[in-house]
Amino acid sequence: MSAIPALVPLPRSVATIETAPFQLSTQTPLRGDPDAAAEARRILSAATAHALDLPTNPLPSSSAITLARTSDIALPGGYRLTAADTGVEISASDSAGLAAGLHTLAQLVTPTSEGWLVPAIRIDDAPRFAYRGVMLDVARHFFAVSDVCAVIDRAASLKLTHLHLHLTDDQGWRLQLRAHPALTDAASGSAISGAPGGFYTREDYREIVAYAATRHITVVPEIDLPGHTHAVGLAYPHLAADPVVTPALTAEAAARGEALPAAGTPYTGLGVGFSSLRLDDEATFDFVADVLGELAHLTPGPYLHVGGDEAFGTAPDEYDAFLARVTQLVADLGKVPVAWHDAGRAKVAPETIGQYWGLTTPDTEGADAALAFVRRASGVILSPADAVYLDMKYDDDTPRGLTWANGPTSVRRAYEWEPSSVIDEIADDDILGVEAAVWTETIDDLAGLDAMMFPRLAAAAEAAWSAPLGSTPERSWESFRRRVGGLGPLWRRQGIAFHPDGQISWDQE
Ligand code: TNX
Repeated sequence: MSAIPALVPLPRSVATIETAPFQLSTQTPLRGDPDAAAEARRILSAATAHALDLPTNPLPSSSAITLARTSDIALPGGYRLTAADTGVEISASDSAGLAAGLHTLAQLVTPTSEGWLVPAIRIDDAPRFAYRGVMLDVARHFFAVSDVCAVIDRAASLKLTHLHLHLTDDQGWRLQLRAHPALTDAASGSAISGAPGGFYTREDYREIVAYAATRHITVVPEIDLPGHTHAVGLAYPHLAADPVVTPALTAEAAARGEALPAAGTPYTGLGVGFSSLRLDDEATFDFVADVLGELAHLTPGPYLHVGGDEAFGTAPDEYDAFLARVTQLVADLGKVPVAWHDAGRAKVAPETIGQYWGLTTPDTEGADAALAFVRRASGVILSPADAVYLDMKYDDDTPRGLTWANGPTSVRRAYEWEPSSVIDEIADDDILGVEAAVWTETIDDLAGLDAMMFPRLAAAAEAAWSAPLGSTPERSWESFRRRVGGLGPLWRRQGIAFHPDGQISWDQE
């Protein structure tokens, strides 16, 4: 197995075949599923940095790439890939499986003096977890639709299935709503440190959702409630409680030279936990029902995320009652509510998914809160902050990033954690999946996103897709380190400005 090619996430099984490699050329015919053939052109063009207008040829021919829908690959999202000198065949039972096979093929294609070669190989593969996500915070800094689509392409290349968009926070409201245009009129123009801000129109949002769907990715929108809502007060002062300015917040703001949050003024600092909606007023519930109703209508995917984190400015009993009510509201809208694990303490609607964002070694409060979701018969998404919060620095010298999650997060630390070992009593059956999070207090462009996501997003993707850490010799840091280093040339061709981490020896083309 030591000759396993540079594949991430690690497939279930890889075996070499004793033939010459397959040769990809501009003449390679595509056969089989027409939608997958179109995807093959796009994915292989991006992987080779050549516009490959591969011809469609329904006739059996040697050296074709065949994309077959079959029922003998039972696992959703799974695929089988065989490559030999006579051709490449990818089979799957669904379109996501065919795409996953194509992304594997993209990683296998290698430029040589004899052209683009694919090693002779047989791969049988399927995901461990169905939910494999990345969260993008577009509230602290705003990202244009084109940047979001670039993130979607990057996520798809690692076989991720969900893009969680953190659409609102203290610094800005990023989604235009028909029922409440004041939100974007009054509260979208600001961002961290005076950056420009911005918002998505309903059309922009639909465009993102549709683009994601073409990459087999479901958008999970988040409206963070009842905290992280300072921006709401810019549009609707009567719905916002006064900022709760603690001595800790004051000290942090002074250390960073930032202004303290003030009602009615855009907040551009990095502080968290000071804002809350007014929960003693029915008008707030009417507002939340409008917002979530419109968002549900705009969102074809099954999930609506209602936040629930760091609501230190909210009285605990009001928080509990609010989370119970708002998750039930989402359920009544026909969507599955998702909330940060903090909400586990409240009587949330039973189908609510909890998103765990504590450390890989949890404290009792975090573990109990996460477990509460499982006990209510739903599941959890794991986002342990000291492993998959990709806004953490890699090391002390990383220009961007924070360090609160137990110091910097090296690539090795992002890799070496096992989902079923994070919370006692929460094993695979209760884990919906894994989601990496990119908070953007310190990130303001695509190059910054790339540098913080790559290579650590690949580590998160492997935790979400591949067998448990340590269960095979290849599911190890040493193997990952070699495989991910082998992806350097592909990432360069794809235009991904990855962090050339010093723990990894990066292949040159
Ligand atoms: C914690 S995790 C937050 C965010 C910050 C992030 C920065 C969570 C649910 N809340 O508000 O942006 O840390 O790393």
